[in-house]
Amino acid sequence: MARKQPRPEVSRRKFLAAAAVAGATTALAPPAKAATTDGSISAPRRPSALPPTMQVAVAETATPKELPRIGGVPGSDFMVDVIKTLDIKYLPSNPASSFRAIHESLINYGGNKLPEFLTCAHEESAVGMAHGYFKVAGKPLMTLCHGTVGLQHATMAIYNAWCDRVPVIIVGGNDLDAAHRPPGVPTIHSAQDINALVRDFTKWDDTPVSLQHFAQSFVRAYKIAMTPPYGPVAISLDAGLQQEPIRNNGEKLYIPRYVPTSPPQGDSGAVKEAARLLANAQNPVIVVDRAARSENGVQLLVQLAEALQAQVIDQGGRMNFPSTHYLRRPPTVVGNADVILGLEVTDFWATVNTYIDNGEHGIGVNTTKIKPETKLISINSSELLTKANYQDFQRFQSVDVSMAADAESTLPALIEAVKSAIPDDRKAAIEKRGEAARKAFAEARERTKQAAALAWDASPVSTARLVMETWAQIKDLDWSLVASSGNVSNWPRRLWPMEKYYHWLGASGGYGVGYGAPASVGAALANRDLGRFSVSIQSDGDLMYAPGVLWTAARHKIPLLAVMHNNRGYHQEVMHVQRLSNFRNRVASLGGDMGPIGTSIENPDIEYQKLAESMGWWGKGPIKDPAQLGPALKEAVAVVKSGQPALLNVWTQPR
Ligand SMILES: Cc1ncc(C[n+]2csc(CCOP(=O)(O)OP(=O)(O)O)c2C)c(N)n1
Ligand SMILES: [Mg+2]
Repeated sequence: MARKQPRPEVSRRKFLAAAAVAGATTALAPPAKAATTDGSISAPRRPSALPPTMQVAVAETATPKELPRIGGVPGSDFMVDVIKTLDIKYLPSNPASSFRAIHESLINYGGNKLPEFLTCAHEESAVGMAHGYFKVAGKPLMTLCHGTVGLQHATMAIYNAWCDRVPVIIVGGNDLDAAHRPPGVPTIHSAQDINALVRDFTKWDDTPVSLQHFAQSFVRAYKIAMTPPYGPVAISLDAGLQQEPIRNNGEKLYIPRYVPTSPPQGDSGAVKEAARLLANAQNPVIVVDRAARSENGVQLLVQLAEALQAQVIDQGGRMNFPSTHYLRRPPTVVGNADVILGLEVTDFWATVNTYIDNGEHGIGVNTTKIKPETKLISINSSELLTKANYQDFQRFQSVDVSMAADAESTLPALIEAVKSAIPDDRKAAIEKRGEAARKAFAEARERTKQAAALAWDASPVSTARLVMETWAQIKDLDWSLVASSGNVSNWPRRLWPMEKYYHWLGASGGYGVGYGAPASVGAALANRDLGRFSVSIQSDGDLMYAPGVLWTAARHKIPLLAVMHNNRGYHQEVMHVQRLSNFRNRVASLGGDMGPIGTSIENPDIEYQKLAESMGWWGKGPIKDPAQLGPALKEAVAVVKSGQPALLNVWTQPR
């Protein structure tokens, strides 16, 4: 085959070399006449506050006027072709020069569609949005960030995504070539290996050095991120590779086809053994954390629980099991279990043990919560994902049957195995278990309602009232609780009828505070496209980490109702310092605030409704009188239904 005529091309290395030399020279030269490296005199340099960009350098030093417009097709156009094959809908990002070439390709060549660029005010917000989005849409987003400083900002959100088993594709711009990259800030913003920063809490990372390498890496990154256990991945994107034209060197670039990997299923022998234990148990208990990855996962869990009439403890990493189902039970029921099945449980040790932090000598006390003969079974894909440094794998817990497998995709086989393992003479006893569970469920629900009624008329508003007044206004809509930051005593999961997968998305995973606001906006974006109504319970501390995401929501027309759980403090830390003060027989120093010094967010009180309004939201508050809450919520719901995000600043009780 005849080789194609090479395209007219400019070597970026030469191009940059010229610019860099010119830039360096102008920085040193006297203002009137600037000398170039060959000693000739060029035209006077105009003042510039910035280190010269390539174009500025050209203009200032009269290096050949002809310094070319790029010839041929930019490398980053090909990158956009690759990205487009993966159907990534949005790209929340804070702009930066290290990825300006692909940025330009995305909006001009790619038409700003698939992905659409969403402007973010902080890299942490961009990753947090992608995190929330995935949990609704089941599809990952990508973000671009400045590979050093931008990635530094993004890291906590990446850690949250890692701990929460959520895929996010992080692409960091970086200029690798020390001999040719622009001096000054772009060099300060370059590193040998930007991915090192996040390597301990990403599933995979790469630094492609050619366009073909990029195509492979990007498709591979997507595939790895989307294979359970899901997780974030990082790609370092060289500025030169983005900016240079395609040089095909006789080899045609191609885009590898993405074919999803099927999730890991439990070994058939282990599934059989688990089924045998469960089918013969007197009192089997199922504990679920991130067990359901989809609506199908919820249905499968219901099938398994009903087949066994087993009680289910939903630890809430996702909406795993309907809150209205009679088999749903509180964590305490592990005490009577003879077999416990844990499905994607983050912390099996703490599921079956108790830890109290203020033991006699200032050290923690461990006690078991289960009977010594209780058999433990675990299906957990996280066993395939451990790394050494960060400790999200929790304490070591011995279990009797341990499967390094994805729970949702192992459930069909387990359900079948359980059904065939139940001996005929156990069927009546299993039915009876169901009757007892119905009774216990009804009684527990009554107790919960009574507890919610306590301090119903208190001002500031009780957390139960906050949550139930919100419920009253959204219950007839196709609603989704996208986040609940801070802690409102778990009232939504205790009292709202949560039956669909999207009714509850779980928490941050890594408990890095500052997740709630951006994840809500990202999840609301996914819900917007599906025609659903998004509501978040938004705490004050969480919002103040990076409130700029409010602007992103308004700018990109993402409707969201944020009901504030504004307890004017970092209440979790109020309790910690108070507890330690008590433990040491000291009175906590308040310094004129409500909580121990360093834990209050008051004096001055933040006017969150004004903060939101200033960024294009509808805002109201602060509401302190519970009687005003219902009408205000009604107004806010109408605003959100019209397409605008709305924030209600409600002063609440701490918990
Ligand atoms: C990034 C980060 N910084 C600090 C903490 C420690 N921390 C845990 S809970 C909490 C309080 C958060 O305040 P808020 O969101 O208002 O919730 P509240 O406890 O008041 O309900 C803090 C600071 C953390 N988990 N993550
Ligand atoms: Mg708070």
